[in-house]
Amino acid sequence: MGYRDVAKVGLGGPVGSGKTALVKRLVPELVERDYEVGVIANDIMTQEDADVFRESFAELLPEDLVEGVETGACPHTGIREDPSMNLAAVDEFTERHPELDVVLIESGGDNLAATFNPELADYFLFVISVAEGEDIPRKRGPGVTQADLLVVNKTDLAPHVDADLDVIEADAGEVRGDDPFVFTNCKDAEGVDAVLEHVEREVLFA
Ligand SMILES: Nc1nc2c(ncn2[C@@H]2O[C@H](COP(=O)(O)OP(=O)(O)O)[C@@H](O)[C@H]2O)c(=O)[nH]1
Ligand SMILES: [Mg+2]
Repeated sequence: MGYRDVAKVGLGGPVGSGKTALVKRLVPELVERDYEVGVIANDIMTQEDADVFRESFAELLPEDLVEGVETGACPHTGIREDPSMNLAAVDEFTERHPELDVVLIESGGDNLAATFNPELADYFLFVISVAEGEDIPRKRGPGVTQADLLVVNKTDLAPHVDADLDVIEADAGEVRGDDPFVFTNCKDAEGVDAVLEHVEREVLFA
């Protein structure tokens, strides 16, 4: 029993990169594939993202499988140094729903250095946006280099911010080595299938 039986997938990345948007795309697809899903949103002082999820998933998930964790001033603390609040939320989920398959855990959003404690996340997606600049992969933040999957989101905005996707692709390939990365456009659900494929293969063993 307990949280060790359930797959825990962390989503980190800078504020505004599209973590919430990606979770909103992933949950319906996972539910469609018959997985039982829980969602945790880490927010600095509010329940803002958790409220977004409660509303978005009102028809999809039981109310008690959406939780907000208020992290205080240092959002990375709750996902890295002291993940106890998040782990307690996962434990409550599994006590109420023993058949739970996977919990998506969105970080409060920080900087390029925020990574997940391996105790909290079995699999860690790092979400960046092309709108933050085409040189982000080149900066080699720990999230970019250490994540199990790097997600480069907002490809639709590339032409508007003079970001060259070919440059980003080459840099990401170089920085990531053999580790995977995918391009997404969460606005139009592009690339979400590729993210799901990785998650299913690596942590749901489908
Ligand atoms: N154009 C575009 N906007 C996006 C995309 N993904 C997210 N957004 C928007 O970017 C803003 C921040 O996204 P959000 O998911 O809240 O970022 P978070 O802080 O990482 O959770 C929101 O207004 C989203 O609607 C995308 O792929 N393309
Ligand atoms: Mg968010």
